Amino acid sequence: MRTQVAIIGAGPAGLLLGALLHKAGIDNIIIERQSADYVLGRIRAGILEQGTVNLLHEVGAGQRLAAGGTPHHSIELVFKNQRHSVDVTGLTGGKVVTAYGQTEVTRDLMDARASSGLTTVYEAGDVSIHDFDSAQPKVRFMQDGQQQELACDFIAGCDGFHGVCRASVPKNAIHEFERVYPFGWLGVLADVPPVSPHAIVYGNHERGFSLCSMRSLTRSRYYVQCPMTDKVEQWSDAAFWDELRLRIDPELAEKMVTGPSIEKSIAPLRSFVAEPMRFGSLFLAGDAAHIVPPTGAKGLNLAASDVKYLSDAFIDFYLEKSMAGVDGYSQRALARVWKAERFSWSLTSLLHRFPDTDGFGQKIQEAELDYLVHSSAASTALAENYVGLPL
Ligand code: RFL
Ligand code: PHB
Repeated sequence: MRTQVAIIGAGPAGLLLGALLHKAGIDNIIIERQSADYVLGRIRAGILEQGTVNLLHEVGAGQRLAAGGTPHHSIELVFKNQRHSVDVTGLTGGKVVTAYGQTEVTRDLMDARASSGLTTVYEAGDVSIHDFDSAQPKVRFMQDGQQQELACDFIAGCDGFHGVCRASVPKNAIHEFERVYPFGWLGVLADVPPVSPHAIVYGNHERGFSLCSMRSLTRSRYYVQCPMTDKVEQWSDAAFWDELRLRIDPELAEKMVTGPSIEKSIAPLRSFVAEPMRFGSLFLAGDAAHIVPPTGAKGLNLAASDVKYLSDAFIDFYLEKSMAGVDGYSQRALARVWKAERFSWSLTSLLHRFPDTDGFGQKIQEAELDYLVHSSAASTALAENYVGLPL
């Protein structure tokens, strides 16, 4: 088997890269460890920046998003039991974010890929990458009990945080930066109308962080901060709703419609960056290279901006016969990554209760939040980062 770009991983990064390359006439094959249904079953992100929405339209995967995505013009911050609106659209000259589930993004990209007749190998076993310090890299994997080898010009490591690509780079060639937060997010998905259909609501409370988000006008996604030692089984639906109500303002709590959860899980929070993002013929993109805590809703959007830069680099190489894009990829991507890391870290620090957040710490957070919602300079900075820095 041979292709121009071998893509490892069929998450949003791999699928979008495949679509961008196909549009430019560049051959690619995706190798994915899991089944398509497994990939579609992972409930994750929900908020898309305009740049991500534009890329989905560019590759012809935007029809369902245009019909079913919900644009948000503001976010709301709850502290001291009061809700404050930040007019994101007004502060950014008209920009919006769009609520549309990662599962739907993945489904749309998978459907577009299938209708273009492009190859994705699902349930590939023992995936390994070879010779990426040369111009003839290879990917080996098991398919239906047979060993396969895929020869290519480049390997795109889009295989997430626990993937094989970053792990295959010699330790002395990579520098990792990491911060692990001492809490997680307990998330619930439920078929109830969102309590706030026009804005994402982020809450700072003495009992911990809370978040009210949505997937559609009939499906809500809610989160509360919890200790990482908690087990999902400990949290009944009733206990979750009671806790969430305590952490938001009374008017919202009163309005909240509750119902049985259709998914419930606990996610750890981490900041992580691996530098550089290129090793010879191997390029990392998305969660394979970096993780942000979900507080800023940046993970999926960073995966999208990485693969936009990476597709530009490969287009330069194949169509312009230039190495400039390939050589500049890591630096270009990392400049945007670190700004999103900073934003996600700062919002996480501002909104969560840490083990050492005492009365003083809580008061400082509340003072900063108060400043944020009453200073147009501060709320403009928040809004500009929330809608996504320019590509
Ligand atoms: P993914 O989605 O992890 O996909 C990687 C794919 O690679 C496959 N794979 C392998 N394939 C072959 N061989 C191997 N050895 C392999 N190892 C792994 C995996 O099976 C998988 O299919 O990474 P990608 O594409 O980089 O996408 C990143 C996003 O998924 C992630 O950043 C977001 O979900 C983060 N995130 C959010 N991002 C946003 O932009 N907005 C949000 O609102 C948002 N909310 C969230 C989030 C993440 C969360 N969790 C659970 C961590 C909310 C939560 C709770
Ligand atoms: C979500 O809808 O899952 C979501 C929204 C905003 C975030 C994180 C997750 O910051």
